[in-house]
Amino acid sequence: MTAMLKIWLDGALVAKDEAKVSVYDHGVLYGDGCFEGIRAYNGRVFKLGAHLDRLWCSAAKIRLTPPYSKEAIAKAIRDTLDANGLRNAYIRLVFTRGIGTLGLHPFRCPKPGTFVIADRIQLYPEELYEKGMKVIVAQRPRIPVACLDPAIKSLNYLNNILAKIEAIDADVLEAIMLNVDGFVAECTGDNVFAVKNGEIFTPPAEAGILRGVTRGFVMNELAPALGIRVKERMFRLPELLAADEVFLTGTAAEIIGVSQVDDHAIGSGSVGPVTTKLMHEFRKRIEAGAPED
Ligand code: PXG
Repeated sequence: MTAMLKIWLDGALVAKDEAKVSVYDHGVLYGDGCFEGIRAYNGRVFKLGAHLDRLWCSAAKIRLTPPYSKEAIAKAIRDTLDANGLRNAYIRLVFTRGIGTLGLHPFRCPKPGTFVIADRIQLYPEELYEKGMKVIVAQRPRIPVACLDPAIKSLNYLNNILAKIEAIDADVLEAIMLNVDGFVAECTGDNVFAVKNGEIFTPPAEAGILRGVTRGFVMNELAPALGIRVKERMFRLPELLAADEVFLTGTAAEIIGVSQVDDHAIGSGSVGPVTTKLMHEFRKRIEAGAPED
């Protein structure tokens, strides 16, 4: 028997069975809140600074004032890892709107709820990193920026979950989501990149995406180190299908090649050379000590 997991909840470490949120919390009643999915490698919290910045942006966009400083949250994350003896983990950091009345009014909730879970991570099967992954294109479009900006990593993930159900029904692990105008946006929990003639392109914020931390790492650090250009631009499905390579990025996935989209093989139908180089560069950086900035 392993010891019961400890959860950091509103300032204290409590046993998993005791870590509960009220049924009056607007996070539960309305999906009113925001979160981050973060990863620790060998005791280092990958891009912790970028994750905290994004969480603070999400909170500001829903007018939620974080109840702790970034420094206090960073300490809470390290304390949670230590308390559970975890050096490699998936970290879920959540702000809920907090306990309020049954009405929508967010400002009648006096104090946001905060919790940190550190647990083992659910990864894609190893063989998919070698062979590439099959994905589908979801029928359901990504929610438009004007309705609920996907740049807000909110507790309301039903748009993604409904597309994920399409993937599950098709017996694949991810779905590419288009925006309502038919441009490629992102996947349910990963960003999308395409490679054509040695150049990488990926949808910009205006397409309606979460600006992934892994996406930022690829664009700003890994690709430049390999001397590969990355361009943010709008593109439609035919251009994605005609790409030499397609790959996805995300905290859980890291970088994973796509071999097939619906019934179309991408490139040679295996993981291409640019994707492979980026995957190796990613590994190299993590093994040298995951960057925390
Ligand atoms: N788009 C969406 C909609 C996401 O939810 C990403 C892109 C990739 O962003 P990052 O910052 O991770 O590179 C995400 C992130 C899970 C899980 O448990 C999902 C995410 C991250 C970690 C775990 O399915 N989504």
